[in-house]
Amino acid sequence: MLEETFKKSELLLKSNPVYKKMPVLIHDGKPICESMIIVEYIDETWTSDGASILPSDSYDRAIARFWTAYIDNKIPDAISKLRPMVRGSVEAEAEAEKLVATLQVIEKAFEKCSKGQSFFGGNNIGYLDIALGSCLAWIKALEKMVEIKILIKEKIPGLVSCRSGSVLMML
Ligand SMILES: N[C@@H](CCC(=O)N[C@@H](CS)C(=O)NCC(=O)O)C(=O)O
Repeated sequence: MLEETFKKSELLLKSNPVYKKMPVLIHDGKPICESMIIVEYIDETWTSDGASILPSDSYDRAIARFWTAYIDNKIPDAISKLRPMVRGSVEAEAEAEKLVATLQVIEKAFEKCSKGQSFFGGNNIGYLDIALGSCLAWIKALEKMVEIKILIKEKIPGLVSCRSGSVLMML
């Protein structure tokens, strides 16, 4: 069902009474909230061959969840802060710098987790690619809105060239 951000339906309020936010997946009449929890639920529920988008190793899985929580905590807030700022203003430039610094932290994690391959998940899109890729699409839009370049190849070469962003932006 299509929801309007600031005119929330009764169904949304009833389905996510805690945060009152989208998205909510309703499966068999039961609501599941929070994007990355929904992604994990889909991965666990509709598995045909037992393959998962999460790493098979429990340590790697914990690391993927750690970085996903980091992305979730940092990026949406940074985007919300920057979005209403005056295009190209000093304040916006300073906020954009902070976002680049956050992305540089993620860049280091990418270098480790991807083990030299195109995705965080190695050769295939994984859980972390979905978390990051969906944010990269928002950041691309943000760059246009505030007229400040954020995804700078010299500063975050791995993230700029990683395939999670480009693949997810095509979806
Ligand atoms: N951590 C949540 C964030 C959800 C979120 O911020 N949703 C936005 C739409 S993308 C929303 O519902 N905004 C309305 C509001 O903040 O009241 C998730 O990943 O699902």
